[in-house]
Amino acid sequence: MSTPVERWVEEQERIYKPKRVYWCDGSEAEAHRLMEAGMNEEKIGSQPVFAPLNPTNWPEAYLHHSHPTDVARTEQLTFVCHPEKDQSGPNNNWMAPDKAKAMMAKLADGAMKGRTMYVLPYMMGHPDSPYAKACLQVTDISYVAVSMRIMTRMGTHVLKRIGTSERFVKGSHSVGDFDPGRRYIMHFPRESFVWSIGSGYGGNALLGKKCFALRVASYLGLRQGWLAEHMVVMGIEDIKGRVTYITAAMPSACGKTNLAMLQSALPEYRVFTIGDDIAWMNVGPDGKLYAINPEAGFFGVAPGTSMKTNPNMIRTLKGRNFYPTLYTNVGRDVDTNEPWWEGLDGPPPNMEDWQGRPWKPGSKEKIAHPNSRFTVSLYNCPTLSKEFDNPKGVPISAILIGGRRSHLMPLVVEAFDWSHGVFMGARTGSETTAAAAGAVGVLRRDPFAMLPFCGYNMGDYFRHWMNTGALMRNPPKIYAVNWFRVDENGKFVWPGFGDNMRVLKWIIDRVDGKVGAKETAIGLVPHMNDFNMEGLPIPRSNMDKLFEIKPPEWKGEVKEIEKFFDSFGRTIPFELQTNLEKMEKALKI
Ligand code: SAT
Ligand code: MN
Repeated sequence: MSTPVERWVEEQERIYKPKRVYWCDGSEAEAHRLMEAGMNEEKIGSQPVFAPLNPTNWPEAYLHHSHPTDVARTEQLTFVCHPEKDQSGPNNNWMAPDKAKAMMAKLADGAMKGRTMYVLPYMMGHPDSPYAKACLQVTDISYVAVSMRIMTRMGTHVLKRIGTSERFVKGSHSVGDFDPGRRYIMHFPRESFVWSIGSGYGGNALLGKKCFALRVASYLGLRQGWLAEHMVVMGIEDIKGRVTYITAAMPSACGKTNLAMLQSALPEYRVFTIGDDIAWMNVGPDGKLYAINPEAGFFGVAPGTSMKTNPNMIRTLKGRNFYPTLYTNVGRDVDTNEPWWEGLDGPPPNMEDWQGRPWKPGSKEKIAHPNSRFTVSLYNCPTLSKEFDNPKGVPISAILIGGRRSHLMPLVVEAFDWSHGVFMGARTGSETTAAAAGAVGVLRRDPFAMLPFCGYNMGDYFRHWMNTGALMRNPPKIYAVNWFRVDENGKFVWPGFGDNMRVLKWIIDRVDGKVGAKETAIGLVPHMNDFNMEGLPIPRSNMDKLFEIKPPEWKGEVKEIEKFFDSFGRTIPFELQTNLEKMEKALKI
């Protein structure tokens, strides 16, 4: 008798008709074989899937060029298929599940002819964690198979854990012919099933990441009473060895990875990394909120990463603990065969761009794609927390919610209470980045940085957040942060990076009840005397600018928030409306 896992894989084989089926065991020896296949057998267009990079300066490093049309998440081709449109909400594209499956079946029919179908058994979360989930993905490209080995806990042990159960998470993936017109990422949250065709790019193809660990898992969380969030998880250790754990939500490409492994500008604090993208949060038996990072790797934005901005990431990339490290759509220094991206160091002489074309010095074209990425194991990270593998997770004292706002939003604001914190999360707006296809720098609402990742109606999501607060004895404090405010000349006022520790310090002091705060119409802000500015090269007057709240500017914002909330119709919790009205009154606008 075959098991449900075997039957599902047989079904995938019947659909895709690959030349052969290969079950991955997740071992390092196997990773070497997959890399060989990617260098010598598989191709994207005329280029091999992988090319080796200089192993002396960049250990275990390989370059991957994606298909040129396949460089970011494609939100317009991403669907969440609940039985009713209203269940997916205005925040998702929707198609009826039967219709979506019929369409995908046509695209999938024979799509792996002449190719290998890799079967990837993987865990999201530590296998011993009660919060972990066992998953299976099929794919037809070595890049995805190897990336999943880095990003998840992959191995035969997962098959043992699933055993004869029907309850495993299913991901069906084929790059198809990379035709953007035949590219769809379909989610069926009620079946814990994702079907993705036509893209090999990160969030579209590594189905354990955004597709499962956020879209599908957020729906599981709604049903089961927990939260799947687009958040960093980190520990901050003070000079006495006391560690405060926090999570932080920020949209893609807004500095989550830098925050997760921040090198503190204040010598009395050290940061320990648990995750840079996804947090699963459960109320523990003691009534506290616990977070785990379900992933095991970083899929980080390369441009702007340097010894200056994120030394711990450079050290991670140069680490040797885990094979291999992948570089996707970065440039290449032809003389030294090293990866290169804007912001790494000075302009090198002889470069190939992200598509492998010679780059002419002086050209205005980017060398690395703005959304070029590295894929590297967390076990390479010098600041990895010793709690990373703790199956229970870490107890969370504060939740930060950030956005990229060049105006209006202060550096940090504390919520009056949980309900006000949920309101702050729900009204969050952010200027768009290169992580998703489409215009960059346009303001859009991105509540909890989850707009592209919530696997159900966000009105219900806000209600779920409200309810979760009531399950806790001592819920974490909630903060809105914004590192991105600019002055009259368009220059960032706040230095960011290691200096963000100053904001974290204030938050820790607040959590510990050591300092007071100033009440404003939009929340609690620091008394400047409590805010560590030692050695900060910005004048006090600029600091004041960072915390300035100009009621007239908020007029438009309030209107927009109102419109946004209205778009969810009857599902919006009344507490959000009450908080908005209170704020409007306090601003006297
Ligand atoms: O491509 S991913 O969705 O994994 C990365 C991101 O956009 O945050
Ligand atoms: Mn992300």
